[in-house]
Amino acid sequence: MVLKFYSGSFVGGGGVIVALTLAEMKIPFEHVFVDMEAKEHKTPEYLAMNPFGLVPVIDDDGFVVYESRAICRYLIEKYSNQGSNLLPKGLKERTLMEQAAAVEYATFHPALTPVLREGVFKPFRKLPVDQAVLDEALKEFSAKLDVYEVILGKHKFVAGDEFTFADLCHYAYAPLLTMGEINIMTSKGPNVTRWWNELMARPTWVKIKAEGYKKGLQ
Ligand SMILES: N[C@@H](CCC(=O)N[C@@H](CS)C(=O)NCC(=O)O)C(=O)O
Repeated sequence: MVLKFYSGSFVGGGGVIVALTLAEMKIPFEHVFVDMEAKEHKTPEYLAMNPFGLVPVIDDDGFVVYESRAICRYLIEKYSNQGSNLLPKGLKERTLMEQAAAVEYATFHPALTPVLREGVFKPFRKLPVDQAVLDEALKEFSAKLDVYEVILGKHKFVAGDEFTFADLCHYAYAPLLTMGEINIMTSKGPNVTRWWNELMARPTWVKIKAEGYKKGLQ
């Protein structure tokens, strides 16, 4: 049975990194559209797959997994003999990848969330933006990017000179910044700008951004 990938149609959040992993690893799948407007993700059938009632979820021949990063890791390991090498095999390389992935989850993402909340989602919903809150959030996020500038001055990607799962995790929410006309990813410093432009030009991302989560084979 072909792998089922459950998500909404909006290209953003955990669904994006699962879609990117499917594309990078050249894994055939079926996209099952979850109608969030109709609260399909809160039905008993869906809650049986993810008790938190969130997307994305995968069903790999009866093996059901939620939490996007866990899904990606499962897929990368299962299909390690094909597609991109996203989880380095050497102990030291793997540990540096884990370090960078932990930084994304524990530092980058928590600093980015308040910026998105105030500077992207509020204007998107036509709610008033509190400029002081946004400025503070941008200051915090900017400080994290200053550290990224140093890290990315030492190597091409966040965990070394190869694109890895740690880089891939950054696609979940940071591309949404431009929806709020926040161009911080390409105005902080030359190294962050170079890295971000490279991520934004990656063919799998360009295709998903243009076409969404298409049903069928990649
Ligand atoms: N940590 C989870 C986050 C999942 C999540 O927050 N999903 C959002 C979409 S990006 C969702 O399902 N929202 C619907 C809701 O909150 O009702 C993951 O990475 O899979």
